[in-house]
Amino acid sequence: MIDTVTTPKTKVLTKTERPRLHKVILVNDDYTPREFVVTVLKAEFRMTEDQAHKVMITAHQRGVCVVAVFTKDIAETKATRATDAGRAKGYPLLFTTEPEE
Ligand code: TYC
Repeated sequence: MIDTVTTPKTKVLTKTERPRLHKVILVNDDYTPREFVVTVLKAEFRMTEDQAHKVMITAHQRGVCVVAVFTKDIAETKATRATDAGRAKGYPLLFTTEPEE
């Protein structure tokens, strides 16, 4: 009897796309003390004093500064927590998020 080959010779290769990352953005204001902004950046984003100071100064001078990128959920949670830390002290400190290009 003649054997018939029935095994397919093609393989499907699935490409998984990475989830889009979201930026957390620090927004400048005229009231929040610089040192408090640095404290929040260190606590919520695990930055060193040096890193936090550079980000704070950039937002102070340019209006905004990208703090870090995360998946959507984590970016939103961190932005909310950091904004709430300011609100708890009566400061208008604001962190927002936006998707990366
Ligand atoms: N502009 C504030 C001040 O002069 C300091 C500050 C910096 C506030 C960055 C918010 O995102 C900010 N006291």
